[in-house]
Amino acid sequence: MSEPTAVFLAACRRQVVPYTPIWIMRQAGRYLPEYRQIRARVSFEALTRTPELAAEVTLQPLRRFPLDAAILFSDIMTPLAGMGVDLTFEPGPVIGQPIRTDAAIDALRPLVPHRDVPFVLETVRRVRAEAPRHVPLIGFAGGPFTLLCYLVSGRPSKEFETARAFLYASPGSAERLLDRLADAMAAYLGAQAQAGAQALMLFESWGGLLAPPEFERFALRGAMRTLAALRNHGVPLIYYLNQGTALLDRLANLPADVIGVDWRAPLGAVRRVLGAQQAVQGNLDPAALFAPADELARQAGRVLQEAGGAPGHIFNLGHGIWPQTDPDAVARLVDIVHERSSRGDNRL
Ligand code: 1CP
Repeated sequence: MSEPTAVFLAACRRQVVPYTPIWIMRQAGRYLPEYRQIRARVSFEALTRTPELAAEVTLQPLRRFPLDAAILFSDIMTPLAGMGVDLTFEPGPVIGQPIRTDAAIDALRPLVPHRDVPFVLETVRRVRAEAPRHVPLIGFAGGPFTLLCYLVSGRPSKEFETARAFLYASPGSAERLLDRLADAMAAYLGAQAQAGAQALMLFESWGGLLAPPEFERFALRGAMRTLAALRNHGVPLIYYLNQGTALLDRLANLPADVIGVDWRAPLGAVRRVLGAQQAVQGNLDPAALFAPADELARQAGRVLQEAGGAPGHIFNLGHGIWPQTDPDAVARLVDIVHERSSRGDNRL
């Protein structure tokens, strides 16, 4: 007999599920004392490059909470070191020599995953061997535009002025860099699927900084190129767009099964713009985890209600969980979502 499909994977495919699955962006990390304990003795880079530790940290939130998916512990910037980028984390990514010329772009090596990031693939294999069978593993990469933001600006930034100026000053160079990144991320995600990742997610965290025409040219085109190359792996593809409310109508032709969104637009409105062909993921404000228990329950209920009764909703935060969050609030949230959605409170 074949295994029943995990609830998370069924929801990605817009199948009817017994309850709404939930996982949390950045669910492994600094809000967990057991993560901080490991980080007290190893750097973030060492953690991501040591499969035994990266697998352990991936599994930590699953031991505390009945989450419906695991996400590989790594960073969107990690594979770029394998392409020759001088990368450190302080704690956000910092690029020693920002990439701003054609010479620097051409010096980037194409990514050969088994040669350049073997530790990521080994982490995937380890997590698959150790995670509960009903909890699928999500592999991930950064969207080409989000990666460009860090590569050109050189460090985290609110508005990524240097990167956005580069798009207008040197659009041809930007496209050249984006094409390379799109191909590298397709190879990277394909290798994660081959190693055992059961869903693949592209994080376009800074796509919402762009106006619609520039979003299409400098973010969507690259994401399309990456995702189109992954269709034949047979795993659900998730595209996360932060602050993209004004851009959602551009995503209709994106070959993604699931669109992840931030909290700024209610999911009902998001679903109306996207149509019935794509599942949605989100979208509680990470700040809501600081509300008293009854208010958190009300807020989570509102997200479920907005998502409605139609199949194809995966509960998540609208962006990564904050390091100051109380793990008990996460436990409460996971229970609320499972309990309310299994009672069908959100059904029409
Ligand atoms: O321990 C530490 O001090 C390092 C902090 C840290 C962690 C825990 C960084 C540096 N990255 C990570 C892990 C990480 N990054 C995961 C782990 C898996 C999980 O979710 O449990 C994931 C999925 C990411 C992805 C990531 N990194 C994104 C996309 C998602 C998002 O939040 O928008 C982005 C934009 C980054 C860049 C990055 N890396 C690290 C930091 C602190 C940042 C953000 C910098 C900024 O604000 O611009």
